[in-house]
Amino acid sequence: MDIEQRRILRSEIPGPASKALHSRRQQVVSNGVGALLPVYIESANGAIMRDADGNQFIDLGSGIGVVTIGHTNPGVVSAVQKQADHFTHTLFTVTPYEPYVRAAELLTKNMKGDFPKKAAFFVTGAEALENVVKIARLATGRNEIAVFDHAYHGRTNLTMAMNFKRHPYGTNYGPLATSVTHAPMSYPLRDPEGMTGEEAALRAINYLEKRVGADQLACVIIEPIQGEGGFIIPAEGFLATLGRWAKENGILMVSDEVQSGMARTGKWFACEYEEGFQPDLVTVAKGIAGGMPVSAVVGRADIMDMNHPGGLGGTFGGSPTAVAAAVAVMEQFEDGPWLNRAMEIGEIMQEKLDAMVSRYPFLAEHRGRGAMQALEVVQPGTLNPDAPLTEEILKACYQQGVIPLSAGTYGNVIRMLPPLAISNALLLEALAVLDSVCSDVAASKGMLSASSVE
Ligand code: PLZ
Repeated sequence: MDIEQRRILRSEIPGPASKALHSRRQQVVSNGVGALLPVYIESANGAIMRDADGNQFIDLGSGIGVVTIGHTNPGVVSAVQKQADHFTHTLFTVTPYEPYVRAAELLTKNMKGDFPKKAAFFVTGAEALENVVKIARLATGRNEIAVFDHAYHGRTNLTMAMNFKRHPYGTNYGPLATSVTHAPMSYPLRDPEGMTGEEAALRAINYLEKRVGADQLACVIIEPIQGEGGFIIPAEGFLATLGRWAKENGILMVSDEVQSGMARTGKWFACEYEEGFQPDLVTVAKGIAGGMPVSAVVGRADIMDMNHPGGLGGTFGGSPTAVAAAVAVMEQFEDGPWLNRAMEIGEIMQEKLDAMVSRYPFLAEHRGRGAMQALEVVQPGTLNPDAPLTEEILKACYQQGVIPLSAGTYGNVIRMLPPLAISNALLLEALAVLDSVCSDVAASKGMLSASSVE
């Protein structure tokens, strides 16, 4: 589907057609399913989504990092169409098919690490996390797992317990799974000034050794850049120090790359940024298949093969159309410009966000890698999170046809994960809208200093 790569505002947001659809939805869809921006999308291409009223939005979220190479990428669309034409389901564990194998070849080949690797496919990110815990427990014969403050890992029973935010994910949905411990994360903006990555890692290690015991832990699971937590990047040395300690203690190191992986940061996996860090196992989902639902665990073959036949599976795990899409995406990562493009997008964004941080006193910092960038919103002169202001900024952007997302434990992070198919012109336009919204907000609250008005 070709859509002119242009922002168009034809109605109020949401417009009458979206409002009518939303009232139908409210009759039949559970209130538990959120609705951040109830504009109903009819078609999408590249970095543009068109709604039922003909409005065209610049997408700075990619459906939370899913359509990384753009909406309706032609290679993905045709791979899915071709596969659907051949067959849509057999069940890989009954009568297998080639695209599953090809997807595993591409994934294992592109995970860093000087050892043989194997993969297994599932459907959702949470399911990949569930399975990586099964695998780690079986491989080590231990029960306990460590995760981090501000982490997010999913909405199943086990992953609800792995999320840092009990609310809203786990509220009244208990009893939640046990044997899950949150360790202090390295959060450079909020850690004591000057704290190094090694020091932050020792803080986490000390905590885990006292609270759980290293010999009890099956695995340590960490997002190398925390997604829902607000794109928190641990200080350099944090991951490597943790990884060394895990290795010395027979604990498996898992990098949850569901949000940060698959070219989003300019590398296949964000953990590659940390020198000397080598996860044993990696979880991926979201961006691996351009919007088709598939996830995976990939990692050390010796560990993956400890599982008994029949121990891993699921009806729709590595479904034919989904793995066909994953192959189309990963072949484009290998042959196409996407990893470089993520870096270029990162450079453009960082320059603009840098200027905004110096201009608006409520922006504490911008952070991110490649096409995964965020701003943290605070009360000026403090580190107190300002969630209402964050929401105000996001809502104003939506009214102007630009869709960044919120994030952060305190709801005070503006996160951006644009499709890598976005043009420079559209990206700059979207950032200009965000800038002008911040400027309006600052002016209306009397927060612009004389120097920032110039
Ligand atoms: N691990 C690092 O970011 C999903 C959640 C959206 P699923 N994050 C988006 C929502 O509100 O439900 C995520 C993640 C990391 C695991 C997951 C879980 O992936 O595909 O949503 O199950």
